Amino acid sequence: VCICALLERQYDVRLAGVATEDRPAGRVPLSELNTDLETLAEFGGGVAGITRVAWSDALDSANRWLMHRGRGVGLDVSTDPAGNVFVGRPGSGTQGVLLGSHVDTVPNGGRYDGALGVLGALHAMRALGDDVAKRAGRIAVAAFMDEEGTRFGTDLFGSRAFVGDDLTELAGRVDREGVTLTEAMAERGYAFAELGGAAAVTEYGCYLELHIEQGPVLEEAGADVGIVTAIVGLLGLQVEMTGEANHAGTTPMHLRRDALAGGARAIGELRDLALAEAGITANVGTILVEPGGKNVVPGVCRFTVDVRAANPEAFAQLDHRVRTILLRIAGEEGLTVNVEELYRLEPLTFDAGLVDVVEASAMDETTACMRLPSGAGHDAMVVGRHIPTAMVFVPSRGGISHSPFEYTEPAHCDLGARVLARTIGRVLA
Ligand code: HGY
Ligand code: MN
Ligand code: MN
Repeated sequence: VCICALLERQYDVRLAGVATEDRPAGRVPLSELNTDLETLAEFGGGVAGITRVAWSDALDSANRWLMHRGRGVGLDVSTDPAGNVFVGRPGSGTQGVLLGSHVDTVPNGGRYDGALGVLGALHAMRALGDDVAKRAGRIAVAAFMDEEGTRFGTDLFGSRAFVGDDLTELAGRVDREGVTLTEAMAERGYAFAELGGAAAVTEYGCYLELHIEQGPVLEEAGADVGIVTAIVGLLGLQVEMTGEANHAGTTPMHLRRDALAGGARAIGELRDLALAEAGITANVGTILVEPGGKNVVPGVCRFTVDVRAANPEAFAQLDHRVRTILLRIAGEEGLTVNVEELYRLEPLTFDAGLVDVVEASAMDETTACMRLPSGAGHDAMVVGRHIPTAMVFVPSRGGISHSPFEYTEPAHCDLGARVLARTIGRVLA
């Protein structure tokens, strides 16, 4: 039984229905997109959602299926030393068109985040007329490795390797089981030392990414398509607070050095910081306590902090502001604190000319479109520092994402892919 059927039964929701009669007739034949989204969702699918983290069996199987699918529609497929998958038409020169997104997911994620961008681009490519396709020279859709960074805190890993960033310092990152990134890559036949060979952004003249909005703005505005203008900056930190494990009953309250009490205060204060200022978000999404006994005062508390801001000045101050809070709380609780940066991606404003082209292409399909910034990180924010880049958003029901309840109407998935196809056509005109 497929995951969607199970979830539908369990939660009484419609996660994947494709009402064929809703499909616009006589348009470019994109309806296979929704069938493909359902198929991809089966890799790593379980009752609680879809889990395809970096370098896992589930992601590997999904990538293999994607390559099989690409070959099946007559496209070339390849991988690079970072585990990125490319499906497209080879060509020479430096002005190729790159489309893409990712097929890795967060733990218990949904079926559209990343997947729509990859499969939508695949079908948009197929929908291009032969004359347009020929003009493209090189054209490819990239499924970038480890966009989510779930396992090693290595967010946007594949796209960073693709643009030639030096990732050397990530080699020794460990997952929860103590496996290093280098080991995890080796298990899949990849050598960390060869990552430099993935740098290939100079072969392309522009990058376009289709994605679900992952927020409520389009739905609330009644818009069918979003034209993305900018992406927030993201800062990820790994924090370790250390106190002293001791007996929960015999240690007087005022003598405890409770690491989790420090962590709990930090969670609250970071939340208050973000609540007090529009344009800032703060999230503590993972937490581990040692030694982890109900009658033991926590000696160590490890947690991640993800803070974001769209405004470059606000973003520049975030690191200092977060560390100040952590240090003060640690001092007050008698703890030591160690902070390690996991990722830092500056806010990015997209290429104005390409954003105009996306808007004109969207307007060809619907007047119900609007410009908006993205609060989520995307591979586009990495690639967009090197070549003109823009993004197309389609609505997320209820603004839900990073959840098995993520849902985007089949008609909206198709619409997004059509806007992508039209944009490619205009870029190449
Ligand atoms: O975290 C993000 O914004 C993205 O979904 N990886
Ligand atoms: Mn995501
Ligand atoms: Mn995504």
